[in-house]
Amino acid sequence: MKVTVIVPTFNEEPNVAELVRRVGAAVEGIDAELLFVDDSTDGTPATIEAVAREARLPVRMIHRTDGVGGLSGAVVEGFRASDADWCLVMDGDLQHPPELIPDLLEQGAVTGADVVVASRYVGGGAADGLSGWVRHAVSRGSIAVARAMFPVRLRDCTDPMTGFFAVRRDAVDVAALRPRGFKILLEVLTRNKVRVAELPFVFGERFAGDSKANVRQGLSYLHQLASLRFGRMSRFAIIGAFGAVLNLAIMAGLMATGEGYVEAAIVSAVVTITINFLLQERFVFHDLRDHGGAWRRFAESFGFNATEAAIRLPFLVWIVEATPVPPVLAQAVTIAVAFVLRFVFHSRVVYRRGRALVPPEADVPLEGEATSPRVSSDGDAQVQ
Ligand SMILES: Nc1nc2c(ncn2[C@@H]2O[C@H](COP(=O)(O)OP(=O)(O)OP(=O)(O)O)[C@@H](O)[C@H]2O)c(=O)[nH]1
Ligand SMILES: [Mg+2]
Repeated sequence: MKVTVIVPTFNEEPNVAELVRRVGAAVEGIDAELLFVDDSTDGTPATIEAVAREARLPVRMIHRTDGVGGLSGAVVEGFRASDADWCLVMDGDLQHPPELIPDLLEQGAVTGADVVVASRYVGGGAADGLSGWVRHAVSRGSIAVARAMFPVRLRDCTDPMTGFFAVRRDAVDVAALRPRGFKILLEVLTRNKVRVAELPFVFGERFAGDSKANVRQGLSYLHQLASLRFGRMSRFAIIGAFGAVLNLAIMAGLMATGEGYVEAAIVSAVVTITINFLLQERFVFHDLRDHGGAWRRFAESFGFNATEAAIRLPFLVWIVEATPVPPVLAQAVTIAVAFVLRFVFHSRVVYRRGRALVPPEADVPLEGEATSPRVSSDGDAQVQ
């Protein structure tokens, strides 16, 4: 059985020698290689090359200059470059004890699992190395959210955020992964049907150097979760709902300052249409934006929404004049009807598939099997 130990590194120069020494000692008797996937801007690659010459195991390095996909992209690059039976992923700052490598592999062999996770939150595990209560709370909280959103796929995993795990290479569809941000294991577990085993471990202190975790990674994590869990229409609906609330708030605010309801409805519609377009470009149709210019899409989107809003206006007037329904409630009803029309127009016209060069992300099977419309095995209906 062959193993590739994949270590993503970004400016970890002071940790390289110690890491190689400890990994070398830990995998004594195992057919293992060490593969650094490095995006560093400091002397890390030179240090890796120097240390590799003295190492007790074969050491390879892929040095990237584009840094695509960040930490997760680096790990996927490592999967692609490996021909081993198992890929074991760990951080380069020694927060993950290399001495656990044989135990993780052993656990895989004994249990027949496809993925063996070193967990901070099972048995004797601990997250001592997380600095401060805020990061402890964020870690616990993000795991709770992820497990609530993927009750089936994450059933056997107490720590889907860990960066210390081993995967049987042929159990993972590497091409289906959409690496982004820090949470590569989450991506592996939610996009593949795999059997998971766990081992406790104590997440230690950084050996040396600086942390690369930050608030941006946190936001990217939320985006990742939403993309994994929700199909395109659900994300469109979330943004649409946000737009509707915004629309009503602006309208109510303007009316409170003495504006008539017709003028208030026009202004709130224009503001909301523009904000919705920007959010949808970024979060709903980001993989279908590569044909034509943003201005053309904006013109089509705005044209449709403005026309729809203009048609909606006479309806609004009619409802308000002919029935006792209050204006803001009437507006809410018409917005709900317009939502469906809007989604159909945007996916069929503004971002229609024939225009795109890349396959849409929602075609990747997620929790449950990919049928259309999807119903996940835990019963959540998923509309693409
Ligand atoms: N290749 C690559 N590696 C990265 C990138 N960002 C972080 N890493 C590496 O990923 C591992 C985890 O990053 P850390 O900064 O240790 O994140 P963390 O463990 O959550 O934060 P600390 O607890 O403060 O260490 C380390 O080996 C980093 O060098 C990146 O963009 N590219
Ligand atoms: Mg670290």
